[in-house]
Amino acid sequence: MKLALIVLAACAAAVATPAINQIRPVSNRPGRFLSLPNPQKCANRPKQFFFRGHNYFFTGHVPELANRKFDWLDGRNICREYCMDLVSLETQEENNMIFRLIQQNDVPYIWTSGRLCDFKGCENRADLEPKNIYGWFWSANREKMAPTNQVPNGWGYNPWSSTGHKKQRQPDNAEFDINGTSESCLSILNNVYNDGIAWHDVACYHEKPVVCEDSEELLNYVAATNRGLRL
Ligand SMILES: [Ca+2]
Repeated sequence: MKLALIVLAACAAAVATPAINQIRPVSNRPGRFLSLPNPQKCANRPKQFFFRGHNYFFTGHVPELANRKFDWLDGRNICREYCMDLVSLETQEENNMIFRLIQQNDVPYIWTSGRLCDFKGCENRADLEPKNIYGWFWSANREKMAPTNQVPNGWGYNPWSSTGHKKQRQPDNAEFDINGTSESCLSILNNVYNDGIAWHDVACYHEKPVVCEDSEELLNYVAATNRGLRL
């Protein structure tokens, strides 16, 4: 009986779901942590392209990961096992490289390491207010992002989309109005709102392929604890 109800609920959700779920997701699973790197996986990590000292790969181009999608935290953890993390886009050159990857391979969307600082430890930080403008950072290296309503220093455009579900500039936290879930993670969407390839705040439980980028922190840690391992 219980199972039947769950199946019914799942079907209803599938039918009623365009881009954003009407039903509040249950996947803010408690007790989930960041994964530790696996030295063998780090040594054999996929190196599909290289930019300014870092290797990268797209899960869609790795045979054993190609048909999988991940919520944001699982995406980080897939990367972290390889001494990598979700991609961080601190410069226009790096952002253009990832936009090109998405365009040339017709990728519908990916996760980045971008995260809104709206969790424990982010309180009482006047420098992060208002959060929708000043509260975003790259979780892979904890670097702050430029204010979301400005063209970042050294860039020729604002990577955040000028539209979305509410036909407003991103970040718009649109899903919060629908089911109470905050859009706390940064996804690159490929023309989902007829807006080209651009940054969007999206609820972290959505499942997407990811781009992983070398994590100096994890590579250094594994190098220091596994002498002689070639990374
Ligand atoms: Ca949004």
